[in-house]
Amino acid sequence: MKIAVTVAGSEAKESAFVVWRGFKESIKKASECGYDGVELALKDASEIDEGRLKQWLELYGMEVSCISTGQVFADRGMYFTHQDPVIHRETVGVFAGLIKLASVFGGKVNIGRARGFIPEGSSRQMTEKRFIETMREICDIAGQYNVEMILEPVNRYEINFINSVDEGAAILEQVGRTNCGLQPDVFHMNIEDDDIGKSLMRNKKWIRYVHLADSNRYAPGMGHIDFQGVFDALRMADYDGWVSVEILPGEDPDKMAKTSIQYLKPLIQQYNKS
Ligand code: LER
Ligand code: MN
Repeated sequence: MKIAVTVAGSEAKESAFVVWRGFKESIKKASECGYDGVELALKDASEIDEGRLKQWLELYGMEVSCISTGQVFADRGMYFTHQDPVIHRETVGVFAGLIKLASVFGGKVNIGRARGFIPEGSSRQMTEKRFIETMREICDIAGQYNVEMILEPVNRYEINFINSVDEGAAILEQVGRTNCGLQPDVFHMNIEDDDIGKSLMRNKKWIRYVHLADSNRYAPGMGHIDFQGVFDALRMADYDGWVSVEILPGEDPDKMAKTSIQYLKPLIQQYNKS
């Protein structure tokens, strides 16, 4: 198991949910703290200069864990179930760009709120249909680049569609593609799932990546999520991928990032020995 921290470009809005902004500086700081990698929160592939990113990763001995896409939704208003055909096509294009980038960096692209939502007056069935069709198209593009699409269940206060890990698994069964999976976020699971550990174990075949934050969305250890229980469940689910710290930066992002890794490192070391 390896540990990453979420970072974005210097211009990213608050809705980006990252600890640090500015790629080079974030990679340097993450490396100094002891993280193995960075999760890049992007709104477009053009934010990244591939040559320079490679240089910075090499310089600081870091990897990219995945590319996340919350800003495609929050900043650009683009999502899979968009009813405007032009914006829908543009959304597929933005994801195709991020998929190409992920084929060089990380191999995984997240689908958070960019999955879309059930508009007022519309039916769940219609939204599901649009989502499944778009997901199939995007997974097929990702397949050409050997990239996996990872769907993140997000709590009901942020979106009204695909909230729990069970719901995520059920819809991926319908999508019927092999290069997709789930990205459980324990902050959302604490709100939506019956029991974080049991849900992770029950849905183990889908888990490809995990977001970590405590119940108040601050550093693990600052709230009431039982992280030992989370790691025990991941072990029982035979999970051996990335965990990524996606927390609110608070007043002092450096301190928040350090507090997170100081709390999680012993759990990860113990995990990697077991
Ligand atoms: C993103 O990873 C997330 O957890 C959401 O709350 C926002 O997109
Ligand atoms: Mn998340």
